[in-house]
Amino acid sequence: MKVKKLGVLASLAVVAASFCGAANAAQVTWEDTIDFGAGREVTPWSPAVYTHDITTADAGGFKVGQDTVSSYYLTLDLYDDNDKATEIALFSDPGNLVAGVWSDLSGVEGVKGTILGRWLLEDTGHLTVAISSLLGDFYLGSSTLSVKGTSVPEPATLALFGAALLGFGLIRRKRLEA
Ligand SMILES: [Ca+2]
Ligand SMILES: [Ca+2]
Repeated sequence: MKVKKLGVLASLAVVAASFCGAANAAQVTWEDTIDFGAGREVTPWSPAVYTHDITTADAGGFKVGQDTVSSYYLTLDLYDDNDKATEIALFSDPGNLVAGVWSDLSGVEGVKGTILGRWLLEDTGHLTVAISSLLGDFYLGSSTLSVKGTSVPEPATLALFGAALLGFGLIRRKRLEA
């Protein structure tokens, strides 16, 4: 009888732990900003190719093989060197060579992510993009990658939680028996 009750308590703890696991798979936003300082010059002969990394502590510590990516967005700060010539900037994302084309660089430039980019981010925590010039020269000041997805707690945390629940159950049982 005692063994059977313990068994029920243990399965309750497992059920509670998995329930909490599902509840804890929270919506998270990871963000990585690359600051190019005085600005990276982009000309038709020198595109800017760079990689965002969301696995760093600063970005929020994306965990490859555990966290999932649902969408991402890139915000760029492109600006002209005011030589009054025409500029055409091209943004390339994995899976989309013409993800963004801008001829007026006075505002904020932003692009939505691609499906391939999403997979790459989920698989590696990294995203490599390119900004090139179709016409004229301009500067890249900064690039911010914002990634939305879900993060699940570590299995070790879940196991600990389950053990804690089981422990509480046992303590309660002992109190009831005393
Ligand atoms: Ca701009
Ligand atoms: Ca220019």
